[in-house]
Amino acid sequence: MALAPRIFLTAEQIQNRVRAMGAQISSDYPAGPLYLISILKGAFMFLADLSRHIKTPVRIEFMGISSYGRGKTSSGEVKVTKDLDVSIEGHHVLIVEDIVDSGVTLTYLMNVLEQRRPKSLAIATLLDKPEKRLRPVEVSYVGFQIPDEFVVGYGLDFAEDYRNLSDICVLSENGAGD
Ligand code: PRP
Ligand code: 7HP
Repeated sequence: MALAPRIFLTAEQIQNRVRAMGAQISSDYPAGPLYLISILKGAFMFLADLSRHIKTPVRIEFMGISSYGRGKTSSGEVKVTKDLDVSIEGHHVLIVEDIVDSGVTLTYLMNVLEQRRPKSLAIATLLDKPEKRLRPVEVSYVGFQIPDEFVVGYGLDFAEDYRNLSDICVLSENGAGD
């Protein structure tokens, strides 16, 4: 059966929330540089919008970490596909993620980055699916808590599709009652 995206959060709802998150982060980190470490690929759109609402001077860095492959569930096997190009020692670091689901990815990443001795290390995520948590993760900034539904759009994919949608949608089967 064909998969159909159904709007769950509109572009406007997302933009309003991201603006508020940017304001909160600016006030919590009055002095820069604040290192925004974004996880490829899903967080690219959130990072682009969030960073424009942060008034504190930032540095933008990317890491690649993958655990989902082409399916809807985590393989549980976390892989670093791209490491940082710079040292974060002595700097304030904010990890920018699109979604926290099982918590496996962020638990792993926090361990890796803590060993590099940043001045502070915190997490901002656009979406949080607390029902799916397998590992406890302390998240400082959450855009939206969402139920256990597979979502796509605004950077999030299903098998690499749908990342370019401006809205966040639930992926459901056509004719399954929506
Ligand atoms: C997604 C998402 C998070 C991770 C969260 O990445 O971007 O990094 O899963 O899941 P978890 O809390 O269960 O670990 P994915 O591996 O799908 O790669 P992508 O960002 O390239 O889509
Ligand atoms: C990863 C992921 N990617 C896309 N949509 C979701 O709902 C997801 N949860 N974890």
